[in-house]
Amino acid sequence: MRFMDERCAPVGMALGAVLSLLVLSGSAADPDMDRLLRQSPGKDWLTNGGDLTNQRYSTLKQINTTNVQQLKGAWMTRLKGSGYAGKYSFEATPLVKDGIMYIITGNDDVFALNARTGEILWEYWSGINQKISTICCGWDNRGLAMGEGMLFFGQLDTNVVALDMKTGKVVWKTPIEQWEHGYTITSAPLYYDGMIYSGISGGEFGIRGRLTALDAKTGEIRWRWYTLPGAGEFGSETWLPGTDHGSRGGAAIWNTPALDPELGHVYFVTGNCGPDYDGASREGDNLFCVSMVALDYKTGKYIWHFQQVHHDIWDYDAASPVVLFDTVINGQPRKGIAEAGRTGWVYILDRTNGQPLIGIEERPVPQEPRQKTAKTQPFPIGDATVPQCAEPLPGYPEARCIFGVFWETPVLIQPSGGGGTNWAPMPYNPDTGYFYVPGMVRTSAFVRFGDTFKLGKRYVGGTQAAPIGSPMSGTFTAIDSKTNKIAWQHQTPYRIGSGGGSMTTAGGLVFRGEPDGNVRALEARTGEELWRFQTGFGAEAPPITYEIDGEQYVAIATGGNSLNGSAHGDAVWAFSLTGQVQALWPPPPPPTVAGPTGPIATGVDKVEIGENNMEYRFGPGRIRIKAGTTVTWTNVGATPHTATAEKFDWDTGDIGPGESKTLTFNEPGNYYYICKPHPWMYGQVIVER
Ligand SMILES: [Cu+2]
Repeated sequence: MRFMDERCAPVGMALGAVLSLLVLSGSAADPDMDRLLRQSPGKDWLTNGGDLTNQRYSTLKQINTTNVQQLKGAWMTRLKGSGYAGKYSFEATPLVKDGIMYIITGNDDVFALNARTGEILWEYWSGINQKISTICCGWDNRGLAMGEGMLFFGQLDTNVVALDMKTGKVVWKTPIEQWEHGYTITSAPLYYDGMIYSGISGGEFGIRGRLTALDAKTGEIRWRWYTLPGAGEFGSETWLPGTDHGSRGGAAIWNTPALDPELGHVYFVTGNCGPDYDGASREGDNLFCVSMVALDYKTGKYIWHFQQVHHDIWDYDAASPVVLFDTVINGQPRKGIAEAGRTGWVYILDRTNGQPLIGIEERPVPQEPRQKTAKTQPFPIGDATVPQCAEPLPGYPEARCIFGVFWETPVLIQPSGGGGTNWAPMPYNPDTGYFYVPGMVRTSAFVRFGDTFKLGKRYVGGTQAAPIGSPMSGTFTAIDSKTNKIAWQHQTPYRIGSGGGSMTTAGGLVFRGEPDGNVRALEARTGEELWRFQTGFGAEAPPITYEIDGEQYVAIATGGNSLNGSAHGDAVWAFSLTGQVQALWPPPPPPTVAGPTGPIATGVDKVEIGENNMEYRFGPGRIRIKAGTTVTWTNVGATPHTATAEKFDWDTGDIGPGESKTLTFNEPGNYYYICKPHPWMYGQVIVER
């Protein structure tokens, strides 16, 4: 009998080899990676959203509700100053495979680290043009994708790049657009089944949004799906005929798609219409702005869409990544998809067909005929995570609620363009059934003005700024996926939901980075805080978790956020139960009130923009001068800025890098100003007799 066994064995092996060859030929390029991406992450964290669902839910539970209090720093690594300066945000999700961590900074530089020690193994310095002038909201890269032994990412200069994972050497580089024409890439791509899916940003520069699918092996573009339909195509009837808005109406893709291999769909959401605040010339619903979209993941063929905001004039991007989840509703198993909007609602749909899963009602909304406002807007059944009405403020005649209208006089509206939920992801925990939704509480004064399209220039048709002295804060909310109602909610002193993030685990925990430098662990079911650790830099990125040799780690990029004003840095932290690294001193906290900060410089008539490597800052922010003084603003930064009165009654106009503009102040008074393209920048001129 033994003889028979020995004879049979080689035959069986040969048959097995033939079978696996049959499976491989004409099939997946990296079947192991595809298989891992189809399940919740455990030992490794292989794609931006954890897996193809973007749930950011890890099955690891060594660190859990009973021991998380013992979590300490395992290591902290500084990334050699990459992405440290004031123009950068550090929002990337690290990836980990086989004990090596890969991280990308706001300068598109990539580092490979020993995930156990933090030691740098190799570096890729992007060398991107430091004069890119079409970056709307800070220099940023939200992360990498991985497959076939390569790392993939999009750069601000619109190159999609593949690096060899072992060496960090470039394998291929494909420009999918030109930054000079208003395009940039900030989102992490998705890898699956031999393809790379990349979004593109530029909704403030009159672009034509699209999802681009590239061949992972060669970088060749396989297909594009435009978020703005061409003349005669489905959806083109939602734009005014005979205009070219369909080719420059925005609808950027800010986020990493999700993918359902069984249904064969790739899913993503789109950003605001352009020009952002001027709806006058683009009558209609304006598809596919601010929409959730499903495409055939192989061919890019349209499957379904759901528009969250019709004829957007509020900069209400859908910017947070979509999340896929399976649920049971009324006893029926359902395939869900959800996304946290800038409106403050979570939109929950059936991902097979794009129909609301819990209910979304079209309701009449206020009208402004000059803005060609939509007659109705979708109102999800359930709770919003942030207030949806602005509080009155002195100096502003009108304070309105969501979908409130405005024209050429500033009107206060909440939520404003920052959200609700902006770019930050929304994790989903299948054990609790909760979505964890970061939110921003911030009111803007909206105003419309006319704008002319010029290739590669800002094209927004108005502006919005948080009024000087107005409060800014945040919320962090567990939303029950079965009801879209609040299970628990934290009020946070600082804005979150812009670029920060969170992650959830089978250990019953939610980990959340904070702009004040803390990383916190919360009880996933109750929200109770169980642990916190001060990293020393703004912790405004999504944490991840991974395991090496049986030990679980939690890691997060800490480098601050240029929009939130949190402390800049270039660090990656990892934590474990056996860690020995102590916390750092708290950095300066981010502002909680809108307006210029810092001491008043008396007798100073020169203001530098982008001074001291702080791109989005006037320096000094506050000056005191005598009536009749001429003030000079000089742009020493990297992008065009302005000094524009808060109420828009004076304006320097564009000040390019290296340029200066002057204004003379004859009348005594208190003059607050902002930067028109970056209305989160504030300055003050006090004029005395
Ligand atoms: Cu500016």
